[in-house]
Amino acid sequence: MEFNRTTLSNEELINIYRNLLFPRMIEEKMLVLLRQGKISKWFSGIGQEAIAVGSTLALQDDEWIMPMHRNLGVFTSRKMPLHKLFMQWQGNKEGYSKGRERSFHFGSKEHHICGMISHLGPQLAIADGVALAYKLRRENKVSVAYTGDGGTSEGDFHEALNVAAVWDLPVIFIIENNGYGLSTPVNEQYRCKSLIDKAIGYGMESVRIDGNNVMTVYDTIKGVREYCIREQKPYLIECMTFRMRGHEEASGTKYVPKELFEEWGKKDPIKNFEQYLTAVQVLNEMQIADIRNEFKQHIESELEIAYQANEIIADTDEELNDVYAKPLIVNRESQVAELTTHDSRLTTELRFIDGIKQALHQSMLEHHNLILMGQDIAEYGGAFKITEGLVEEFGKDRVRNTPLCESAIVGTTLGLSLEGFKAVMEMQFADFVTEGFNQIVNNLAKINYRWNQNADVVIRMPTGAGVAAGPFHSQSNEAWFTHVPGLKVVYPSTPYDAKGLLIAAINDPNPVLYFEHKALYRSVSGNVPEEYYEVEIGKANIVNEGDEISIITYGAAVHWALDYTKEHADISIEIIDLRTLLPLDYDAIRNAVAKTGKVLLLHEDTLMGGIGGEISAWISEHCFEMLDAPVLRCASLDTPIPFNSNLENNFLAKSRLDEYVKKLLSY
Ligand SMILES: Cc1ncc(C[n+]2csc(CCOP(=O)(O)OP(=O)(O)O)c2C)c(N)n1
Repeated sequence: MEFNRTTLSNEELINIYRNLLFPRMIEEKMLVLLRQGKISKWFSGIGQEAIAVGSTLALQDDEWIMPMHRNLGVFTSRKMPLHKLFMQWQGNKEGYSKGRERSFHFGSKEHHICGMISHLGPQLAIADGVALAYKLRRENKVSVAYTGDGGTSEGDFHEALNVAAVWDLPVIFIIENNGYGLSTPVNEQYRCKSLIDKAIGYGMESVRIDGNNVMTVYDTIKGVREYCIREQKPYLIECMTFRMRGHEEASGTKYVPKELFEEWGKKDPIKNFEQYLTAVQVLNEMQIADIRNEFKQHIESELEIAYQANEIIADTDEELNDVYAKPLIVNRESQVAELTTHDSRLTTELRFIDGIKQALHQSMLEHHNLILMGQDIAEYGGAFKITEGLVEEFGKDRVRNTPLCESAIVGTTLGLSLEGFKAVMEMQFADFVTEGFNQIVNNLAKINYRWNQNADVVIRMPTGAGVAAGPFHSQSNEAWFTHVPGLKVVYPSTPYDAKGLLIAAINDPNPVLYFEHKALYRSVSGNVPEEYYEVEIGKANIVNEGDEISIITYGAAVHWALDYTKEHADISIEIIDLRTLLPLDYDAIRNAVAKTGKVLLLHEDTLMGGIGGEISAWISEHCFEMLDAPVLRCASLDTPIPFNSNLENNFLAKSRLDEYVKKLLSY
């Protein structure tokens, strides 16, 4: 192996050597602990250390890195205290995730490291978001994301690279090509000759290098970093290496030909670098032994500290409290100053859609760090023209058309969040959220609980039927998300709430799914204050007073219930508009049950697994004595949503509302 020290001093070479050796020695210790049954799983990076170490050392300490499961060298090169890392791996409270995450699935703001989720590919787009933040602030920085060769087959790889290319983001994507994805060799994973061929398709520069040569990695990343900053472009690097151990320690290496171990054993990144350093007399055998000894003792003493960690005692309140980030207390004086043209007493008659527009507009004025993203939202104004005019006022930096890469854009919102930005993403139709589902339910939703990093993101979801748009432009999919701890789900039904809830969602530091019913956009109007105001998330509203039955509902179905009530003046109906589905307003639900003793849960979503089932279960558990009738659910048919309007009307719960009201009254 040939090493080129370029202009590096002896001290710098020794520093690189120390950083390279340290993770190897930690791992060797981990393998012993594993055999002793002291740790559970371990994904070894032995043989691949030069990539993590060389690249981390080539960056500034405050540039974000998105590492993977074999990148111990990233964590150690960023100087994370070893005892705390041990505590993390042991699942101690004093680790980086309060015992909630395993091995490398955690991050640290202090160290500018955002650890992976198991799904591999979603890591990559987070780097896009961070790089976008750097770009918007005109900072001379890059972000770095790693992937294995296996991970390059995921759609997330394609989307992340495409977004970085189209938006000219300074991201370095590093592929660690170690020959296998679990047991599957690369020839069963892709057909291109080299993985950097993929870069051509994105219009991106790339290079393939020897990933076992730490000087090559270090030097390449230094140069590429300068390129990315100077040209404001991403770059793809394929580092050729080899996984010297099994996928994880329990899985063995039977499927790997022995010759490969021999061949790559000769290319060991540490042994070779050591030989080079002794050959050029930067280090001698004695000095190397001293360093090894020093590390050995350090590892032992840090391990001793880690062993002192107490057994975790589960505290349910703490577990629940950490799912959501606490809202910041904001000084409203400053915001009001900016919006002085808005008289708090002044209201205007607005359509539902205009309430949303006004909330977006005022929020853009309020939060200079707010970025809007979505397909066709800039000059075109969005599929529903909600963002019309915003790009003219706030510019293309803050109002961003996106490629059709929902997953990467959700990932990008998270990256922006790491750097203190806020983001609102418009799903063109709520149906398309399936493409970003993983990022929402696994990354955005869980990150605060996992390692105390919030995801300051709102996803706007134009939803619902009644517009004869067929199975893929009409779905009600709110219940997919109400099941996910860490998300908030809001669903306004009036222009007033549409504005106030969207402002509240944007102010909220947590990921909020904001459902906006398409059929309400231009059909519902109401008085909306011009001032900047919030409707509190988690608070329901009584929209009609009555004492015979209570209809608990939300969204378009609120209007079905109101229309029904008007047409049936002889029935006294209490109507509760939930407005927020996660968290639910249990007080309002309890009061509604107490008032009438007869409850109908009404929603446009299909019956099975809908939020109505959850509320019904809660009522039977907590309000059983107050009931005079079984809790009924009126929901849409358990079928996909048909296109033909006769079929669609039959599908919708509205067509059965009268039947259910009568049934409830009959008790
Ligand atoms: C979406 C997803 N599918 C499957 C897996 C199971 N899995 C974990 S690691 C892995 C192989 C990954 O290979 P590669 O990206 O080359 O990284 P390496 O483990 O070789 O470093 C697989 C299949 C997973 N974690 N996530």
